[in-house]
Parts: sequence; structure tokens; C-alpha cells
Amino acid sequence: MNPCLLIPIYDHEDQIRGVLDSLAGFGLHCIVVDDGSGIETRAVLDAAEKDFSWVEVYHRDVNGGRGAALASGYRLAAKRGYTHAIQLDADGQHDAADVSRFVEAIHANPNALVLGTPIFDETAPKSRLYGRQLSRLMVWLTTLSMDVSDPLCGFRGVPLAAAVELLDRVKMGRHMEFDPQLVIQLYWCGVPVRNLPTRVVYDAEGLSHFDFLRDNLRLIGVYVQALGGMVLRSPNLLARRASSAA
Ligand SMILES: Nc1nc2c(ncn2[C@@H]2O[C@H](COP(=O)(O)OP(=O)(O)OP(=O)(O)O)[C@@H](O)[C@H]2O)c(=O)[nH]1
Ligand SMILES: [Mg+2]
Repeated sequence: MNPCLLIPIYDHEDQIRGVLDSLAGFGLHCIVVDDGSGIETRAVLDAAEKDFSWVEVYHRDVNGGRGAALASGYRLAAKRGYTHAIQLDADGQHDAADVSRFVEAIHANPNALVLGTPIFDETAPKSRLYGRQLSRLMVWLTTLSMDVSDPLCGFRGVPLAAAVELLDRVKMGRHMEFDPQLVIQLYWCGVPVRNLPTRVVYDAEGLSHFDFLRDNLRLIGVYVQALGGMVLRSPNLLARRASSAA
């Protein structure tokens, strides 16, 4: 197994250097996909690329959305010869120390999608927690299983061959809906899921790009479409469920 790190970033100039500093000890290559960020973020990324030989920044000229940035990151990582991308967010919400646990999980389950299951503390906004429960429920329905603990967490280990094959075949959302859509689609392809509990913190002053209305509507669109896909695949999904229970 040959994993790399992958960070999508849009205008998180205050947090990204700290995130990269905390990843320095892992000896992993790190691809940062800058999605048309402003000059402040670009300056921080230029400095990081100079200071850290293991950091590679891929710039997209225009902001295209988190999903679009992740898709280009997966393709670039696969092209570089990596088997998995361990992705985490640029805003410092994820516990970088857990990268070693993701690496272990990938080695133990090379074909699996390793999903972070967030352990929130009191800093997490209630609105996001409720929305999350709905997303979990929708993913349970669309996979006819409870194999996925959390379809939204941005800290995950993605098997790149399966992900790139999917990107070549399926039109994926370009924004925040990409993450749960990837989970559902990979599950439908037969990719096993492993859930890894990991601490997630919110900074009260932190910048969020999650647009409550637009992103929730995009999420609903993905789930409604996936319900139709689930009906078509239900014989296979039920057979898979029966064989994993046996
Ligand atoms: N490449 C890219 N990354 C993005 C975009 N929007 C957000 N991101 C990154 O995706 C990660 C998560 O973005 P956030 O804005 O924190 O969204 P979130 O974590 O879903 O929302 P919160 O729970 O409110 O923090 C961060 O690393 C962002 O920099 C985008 O348009 N393009
Ligand atoms: Mg965030």
C-alpha cells in the first residue's frame, strides 16, 4: 500500500499551515488542491511548498467546489502512483494525529473505504448535528445497510483505483454533496466500508464554506436520486447484506 495525504482548500489561510505542521512527522507525500483561493492562501501555500519537500500544491484557477477539487486530487494522486488518498480538511477540525490510524486501517483493509466517524464535543453546532443524522439515515436507506457510520466526514481513506474508475463513469456533484455521493457510489460498487472514530472540533471563529440552504438542497438532490438507484440495485444490496450477516 502506498497512501498519500490529500487536502482540498478554499480560503483557509489561517489554519492550513498548522495542519501541515502537524502532518510533517508522517513521512507521507501531501497533495493540497487549492481551489481558486485568494492571494493570502496562495502565499501561505507557496511558503509551505518551499519549506516542505513532501508538500505539492495543485492550483485550480477558478473555484469549482470541494467535490470538483477532490476529484482532481484523486486523479492526480493516482497518476503519481499512490494507492490511497488519506484526505482531511484544511480548517484544522480534524485530528492529524489520527493519520497513523488511517494508515493502519488501510493496510489492514486495502480494498476498503475507511471513513472517519466524528466524535464531536460541545463546540459542534446543533444544526450540523441534526443534518448529519438525516444524512446517515438517507445513506442507510440508499445502501440498504447500516455499514456507514457517517457519510459526511472529510477525514477518510479513499482507495484510488475504485474512486477513479467511478469518476470516469459517474457524473459526480461538484460541491459538498460529493462526499456522501462517493460513499454511496463506492458502496454500490461493492467496496467495503470501515468506520474509524476520530475527534472533530469546531472553532467558533472558523470560516465555514458550508452553505446551509444550497448545500443542503444539493445533498437532498443526491439522496433523492440515490433512492432510485437503490431500488434498481436492491436485489444485489440485499444479497450482500445477507452474505455479510451469514
Ligand atoms: N477545494 C475546495 N475546497 C473547499 C471548498 N469549499 C470548502 N473546501 C475545503 O473543504 C474543507 C471543508 O470545508 P468547510 O468550509 O470547513 O466545510 P465543512 O467542514 O463541511 O463545514 P463546517 O462543518 O461548518 O466546518 C476545507 O478544507 C475547505 O477549505 C471549495 O470550494 N473547494
Ligand atoms: Mg470544516
